[in-house]
Amino acid sequence: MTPPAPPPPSQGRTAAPRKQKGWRLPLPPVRPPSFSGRLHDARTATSVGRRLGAAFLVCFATGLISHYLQHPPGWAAGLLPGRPVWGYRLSQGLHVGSGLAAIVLLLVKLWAVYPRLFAWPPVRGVRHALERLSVAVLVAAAVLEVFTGLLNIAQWYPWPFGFVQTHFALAWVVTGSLLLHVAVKVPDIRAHWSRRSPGTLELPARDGPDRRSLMLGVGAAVGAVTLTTAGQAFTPLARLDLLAPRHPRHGPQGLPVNRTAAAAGITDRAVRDWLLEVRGPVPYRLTLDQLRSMPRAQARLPIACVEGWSADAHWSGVRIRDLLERAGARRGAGLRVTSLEAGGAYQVMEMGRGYAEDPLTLLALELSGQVLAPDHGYPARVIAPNRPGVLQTKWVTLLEVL
Ligand SMILES: Nc1nc2c(c(=O)[nH]1)N[C@H]1C(S)=C(S)[C@@H](COP(=O)(O)O)O[C@H]1N2
Ligand SMILES: [Mo]
Repeated sequence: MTPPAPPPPSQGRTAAPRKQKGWRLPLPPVRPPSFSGRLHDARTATSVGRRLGAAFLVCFATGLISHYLQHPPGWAAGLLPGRPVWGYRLSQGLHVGSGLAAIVLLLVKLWAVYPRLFAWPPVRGVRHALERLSVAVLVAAAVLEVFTGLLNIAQWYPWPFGFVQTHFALAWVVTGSLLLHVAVKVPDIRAHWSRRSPGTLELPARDGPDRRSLMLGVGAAVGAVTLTTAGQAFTPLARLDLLAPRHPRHGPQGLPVNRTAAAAGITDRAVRDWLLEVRGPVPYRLTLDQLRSMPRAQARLPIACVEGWSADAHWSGVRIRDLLERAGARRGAGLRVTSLEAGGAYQVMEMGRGYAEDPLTLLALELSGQVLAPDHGYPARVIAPNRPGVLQTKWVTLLEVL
């Protein structure tokens, strides 16, 4: 008789013989790949993971800022701050910047941990099953979140669901499952957080140079992505702005345009017959010449698009608060603004009293010393401090005191 064949080599799994019980764990249906690389370990996962966690945290916080500036709960609508005027510009620049960095970090993190997909047995109990399930939710939500964000920057929406609602809801799923993941992994994270952590000695010292190279590569990739996109908002880097869809100075009057007058269906005729209607206790209408003859104010304010591009510009126009006062508005009134653009998400916009009373909030008639270009909202558009670009309504035709 030939002696029994030796058991197949296990991939680091100590298969304790359970002869006495009379059964053995079945082998995986497909032989799992073997990972000889030394970078798929907990230390690499922690190194990359803590950077990814930081990027997600910045993304989540700035995403909340953007969301609540656009959709404040009723009680907060009048309290939103108009200062600093560049606040939203900074916060949304960080949102898109950290989101782009997170894409690189997420890919590396998934590469570092993917051997665990082949762990055998796939589940070792209820706790383990729940843990794997939570990781599956985290990975799926995180991948979808950064993917939808990336395509939104390019204004490409190849899906049937609404981007904003989905991106917002997924942000909570990612954050919740990330907190759970971190809580479950606290022991690993503590053991591998720094080189002086207690777990360090368990890992072979020879891995150090490999991990350093990997982290250098990650840093270089994040740096390259950031340097070639940050210029869309951070104008000193505008010359390096190679990968972002927008350049902060490319467009009519040196300012980018998301939706042109043609795309918004603004006809010559609608513009020719244009009147500004102001509804309030004392309603009135103004022709363009009458509006132009009102006292003017100037403001240097950025357009800061939710998609991450932003640019400062010099605006001249009539203060919204002067127009509201003339309509007999009481102090503390809010405002509804309607565009000539028929339908769509941008036709109607509301602003709380904080913005409506702000001396920098203008119904702008000029940009950089010239009459507004059609694509920038001719004859008149809203420009207000520290507000998302989506709320800077173009082709304004109606103001209503609320
Ligand atoms: N009526 C209307 N207003 C609008 C838009 C629009 O599509 N329609 N786009 C908004 C968005 S998303 C941005 S970022 C700014 C851009 O202003 P700009 O095209 O003058 O740079 O206008 C905002 N105002
Ligand atoms: Mo925008």
